[in-house]
Order: sequence, then C-alpha cells, then structure tokens
Amino acid sequence: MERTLVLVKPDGVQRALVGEVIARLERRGLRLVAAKFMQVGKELAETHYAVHKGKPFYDGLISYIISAPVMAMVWEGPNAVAAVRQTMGSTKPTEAAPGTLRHDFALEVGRNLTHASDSPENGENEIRLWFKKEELVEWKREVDKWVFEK
Ligand code: DAT
Ligand code: MG
Repeated sequence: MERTLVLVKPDGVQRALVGEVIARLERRGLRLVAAKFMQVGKELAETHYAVHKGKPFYDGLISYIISAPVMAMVWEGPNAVAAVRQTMGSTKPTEAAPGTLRHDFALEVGRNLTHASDSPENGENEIRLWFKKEELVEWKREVDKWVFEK
C-alpha cells in the first residue's frame, strides 16, 4: 500500500486546523499509520527541505517550519501520494482548487498549512527521515474492503 508523509505545519497547528486536516484525510478513506506532535529541529528541517537549498524562499521556509510545533503523520492507501496532494491543493493557495485545504484555509505560499510527499519514492524517504520503523503501525480496518478495491 502506498504511503505518504503529511505535516500540518506551524500555521496549521497555531490555527487549530490539525483536526480539520485529519478529518479530511480520514473522510477520504486514507488510513493513518503514524502520528507525532513535535517541535522540529534545524537539522531535520534542513534535511527535509534540502532540495530547496539555495532558493530565495529557503531561509524563510526553514525558520517557518521550526518556529512552532508541527503534527507529523504517515497516511496510506491506493495512490496515497496523489490523493493527499489533491486534498491539500496547489502549493500557492491562490492557485489551489476550491474545496482543497490550501484554498479553503490559506492565502500565502509561505503559510500554506501542510506538507505532503510528492512521489511514492520521496514518500518512503521522508517517512524514513521523520519516523522510526517501530512508530509505524500496521493495522486493518473493518471498512477497508469498502474503501480499497483490493
Ligand atoms: P509543496 O509544499 O506543495 O510540495 P514545494 O515542495 O515546491 O511545494 O515547496 C515547499 C514549500 O516551500 C512550499 O510548501 C512553500 C515554500 N515555497 C515553494 N515555492 C515558494 C515560492 N515561490 N515562494 C515562497 N515559498 C515557496
Ligand atoms: Mg514539496
């Protein structure tokens, strides 16, 4: 089953939108695998956002992500990466489709509420970076057969 890392970033936590994010992913049918509420250190932030190093927004991005606690989660399901990114909406909130989290709750790219892995491979790498193996819970739901075709 495909897995993806999801972060409710500091703005989402401060604005009491953790429950809203979780509710939307649950309602979509995705299955929660792991969750931890944490203060992110600079080293983890820099490793997580290494691909953006050197870009004009990089320093602001790092200080934003370490400025207050985040809710880090792993979610799984068929096409979990695409499904979660669709539920989040485009990076720039003013380009995000109506009904997406970033459309409904955000205005600025530097305060866009959530992070979600952008490919299954990056998802696996990001999950390894943020979670220990024993923090990932393998489980089944009674409803799985009504949400997952196989
Ligand atoms: P996403 O978070 O949708 O995967 P990304 O990986 O391209 O987007 O960028 C990571 C974060 O960096 C993004 O959520 C917000 C910030 N960011 C991206 N592009 C930006 C820009 N042009 N100006 C300011 N911040 C930006
Ligand atoms: Mg990204």
